[in-house]
Amino acid sequence: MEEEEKVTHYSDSDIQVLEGLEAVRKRPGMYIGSTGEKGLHHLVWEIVDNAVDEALAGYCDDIEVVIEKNNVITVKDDGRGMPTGMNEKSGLSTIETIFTILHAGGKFGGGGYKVSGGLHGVGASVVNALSSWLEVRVYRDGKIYFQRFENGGHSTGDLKVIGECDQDRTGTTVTFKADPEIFTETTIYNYDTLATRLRELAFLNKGLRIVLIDEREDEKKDEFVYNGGIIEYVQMINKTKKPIHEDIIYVEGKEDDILIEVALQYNETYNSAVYSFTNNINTYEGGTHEEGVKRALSRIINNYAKNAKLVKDNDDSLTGDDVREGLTMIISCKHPDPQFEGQTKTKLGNIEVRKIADDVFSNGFERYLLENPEVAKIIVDKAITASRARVAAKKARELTRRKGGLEVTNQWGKLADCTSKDATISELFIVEGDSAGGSAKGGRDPKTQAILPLRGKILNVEKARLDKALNNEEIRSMITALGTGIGDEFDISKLRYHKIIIMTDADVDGKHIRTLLLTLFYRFFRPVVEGGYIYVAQPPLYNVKYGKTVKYILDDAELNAFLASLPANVKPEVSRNKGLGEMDADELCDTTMNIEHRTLVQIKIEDAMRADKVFETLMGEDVDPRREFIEQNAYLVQDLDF
Ligand code: 1YM
Repeated sequence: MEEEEKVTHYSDSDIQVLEGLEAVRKRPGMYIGSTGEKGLHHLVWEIVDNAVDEALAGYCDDIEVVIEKNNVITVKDDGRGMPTGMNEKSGLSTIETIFTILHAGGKFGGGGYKVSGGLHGVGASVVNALSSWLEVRVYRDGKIYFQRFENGGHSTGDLKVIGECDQDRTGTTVTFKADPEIFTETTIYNYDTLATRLRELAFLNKGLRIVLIDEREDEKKDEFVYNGGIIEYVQMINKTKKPIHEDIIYVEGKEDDILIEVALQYNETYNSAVYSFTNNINTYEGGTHEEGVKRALSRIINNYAKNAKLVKDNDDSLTGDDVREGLTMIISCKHPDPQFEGQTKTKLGNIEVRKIADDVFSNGFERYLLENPEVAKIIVDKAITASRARVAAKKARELTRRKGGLEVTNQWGKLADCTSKDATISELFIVEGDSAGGSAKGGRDPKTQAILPLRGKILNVEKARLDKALNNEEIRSMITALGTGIGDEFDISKLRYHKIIIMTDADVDGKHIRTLLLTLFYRFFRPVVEGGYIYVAQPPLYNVKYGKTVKYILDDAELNAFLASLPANVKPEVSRNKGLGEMDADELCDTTMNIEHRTLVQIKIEDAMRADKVFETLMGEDVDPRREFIEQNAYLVQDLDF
């Protein structure tokens, strides 16, 4: 009876509002991906995206993001200000509609480029639903409008005018506090996470000024504004590399309202770093804009090389990989109606874009090559060298294969294979040193666990091409074991183990070997890394003996907790494990290999751009940044498993 009475106080629109926002609070993951740290930051992106949309529409050139004390976020822009009128359909003000009705944003402002891919664009109402409180201020027509919401989106009153401002001051300010009942893991924002993405947004929208201010304990401030846009982005990426020509080549063009921008520069490395975006969203999985530009790059370089007689008429064409060796390239597409596909909705699907991207880029790039023959020659020469190395690698591979080096055979003494042929349950332990290899062979489950002991130092592939890598015995035995092949022949479906577990000591040497292995996987077997098949074993750092019991302990934190938990009269003997080689087969099996007891860390590469930088820092020419980095985080780790 009471309930019924309560309901009658709400109007139809109120009920619709509360049901909508309640759905968001019930299943926040569906709207922002997770309620962990990533989801928390997602709230900021939702509001920032609205401000960036206003910038894309051409009305805003200043955005400010403030992390206030208590982790309250304020996002401010100098755009037109959200519309302050009424919305007929909802019966509410437009502002209240935007903040309380799910997916309202998209129904309004038509045209223009919207930041809307994957989870983005679900809007201000989701942020409101997941906030303890939220306030919006709009500066428009000489007035300051205000509305406040509490407890997950309940307005505390209608939109009202709370003051006056200069007639020419316009803009929108949104302030909110993430609800700790929803974000139970953390409500603390990470400055670097915010800075990295805001910097990226500034690169992708030339001239847009974005300021980030941290008002918590250590006050910080950054201002991102790049009048050169993605040209400056390429410049930043290549800062730690050695470019082989001075200009950053830039091409832009628009067809059918689809804007394509490309900036590129070649450097001395053998890797390619091609990053593409659509409406400011990183299209990790590529798509039609990337395909169009890559296709054009190959065609134009091949045509130019032939016409300029830099290659002979009957020479083989330079392949896509050849022309992308040492290439740093940013592709940015702005599309009024982007279709995102792929596993993570980060692949651009619009088919018309392939030709437009190709047309725009090939026209501009071809003209550049014709006008700058010295640069053109440098680029063509680089591709020719890459193509020779590719042919050499192929020969090396064939030679090794003829000797039986790339086939899995029993003669290949080092690999102790497992008997199972089912990759999904098979594990390959890559173990440092023969003695640890021996223990591992003794302690494994031979059905599902294969052991590959490594003897020598692994070649640093950051500084070597594939042909050289193939001369390295350790690398050859790895290729053999994985079964995927390498280079043009690589085929992930042939991977023989779905867990590849790097098992090295916890000392500096062990970390170094692990990093060399990760670099190798990242450069030559990237899909194996991206597929989440690589793990790092965590051998225990301590043994604690008390009475007849031995307890293996992973790290200092666990040790302290464990010692504190022991009763006062127990005298524990703590010893530090020196290396894997010192454990016998049973110990190694028990602590590090046995599925029941072990701890594995899965290596995930979420952000190729960051990974690239990490490996380059670790493995490139410069020594100083490397030393520092290894101590801090020798690998990119995301979550613990088992
Ligand atoms: C700090 C967050 O949301 N700015 C913002 C939002 C809008 C506008 C301007 C805007 C858009 C349009 C017309 C239009 C939004 N308006 C709407 C809606 N900053 C922030 N700045 N006038 C103003 O798109 O036509 C949704 S967002 F729906 F009302 F148009």
